[in-house]
Amino acid sequence: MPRQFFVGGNFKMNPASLEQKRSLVKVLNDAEIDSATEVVIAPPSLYLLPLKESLRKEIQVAAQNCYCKVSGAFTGEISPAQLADAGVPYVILGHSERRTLFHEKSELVALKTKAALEGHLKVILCVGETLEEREAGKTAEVVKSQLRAVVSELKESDWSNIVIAYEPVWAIGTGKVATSAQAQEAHADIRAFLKEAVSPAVSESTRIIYGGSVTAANCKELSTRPDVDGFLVGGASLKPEFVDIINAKK
Ligand code: G2H
Repeated sequence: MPRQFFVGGNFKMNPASLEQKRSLVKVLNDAEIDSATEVVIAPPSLYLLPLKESLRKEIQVAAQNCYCKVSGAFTGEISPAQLADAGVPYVILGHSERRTLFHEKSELVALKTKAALEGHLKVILCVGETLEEREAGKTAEVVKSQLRAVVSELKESDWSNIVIAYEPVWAIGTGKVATSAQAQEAHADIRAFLKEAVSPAVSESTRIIYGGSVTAANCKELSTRPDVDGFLVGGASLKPEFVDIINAKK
């Protein structure tokens, strides 16, 4: 079965006001969007519910993070159970900003992924190498080790609820997008890893999306690559051009 194209908008801690978010929602609600593409937007958690209410039903929402426990004394955290109870279907985990700025190790990302799946969320799982690691020829090794931590926590059936986002750290928010050949190579390596570490069926069916300075201008070329199953978009998801990225395959 062909993999459904997937486009996520990661608003990060933007924009500043609910009003600005409403105008982004209006652009999305009024746009002609490719019905064959799965579309998810991830606003800051405070805005998940109002945006979910005002978005057209084909567009889903995602949290940008969650913790690995169901409830308890974890000030500032939000649990998978709470997100699921609020009707939020997706969560982004392992984003490089969480790994770098908030010191999340792959083991914690793996525990969060397991907890999110057990809490009936779907996970957009981010992996990717730094520039230093790429220049040292360690891209595949780094990405595999980030994935291996997750593989060891999951059952084969869990993978139907995971979308992997390959996000090279050097391309995130820098305007320096990976070439489509670089993205294809990394995605093919991830698919080969899934085949060996999980199963051929999971390798074939798991969506692997690219993130890092995706724009309306570069998305079409990236989308022609066989292992690029969509995008996770940061900066450009806050602009009307996000619609063109959603429609990259149209
Ligand atoms: C990568 C991406 C979204 P941007 O973090 O996850 O952000 O498109 O701004 O590089």
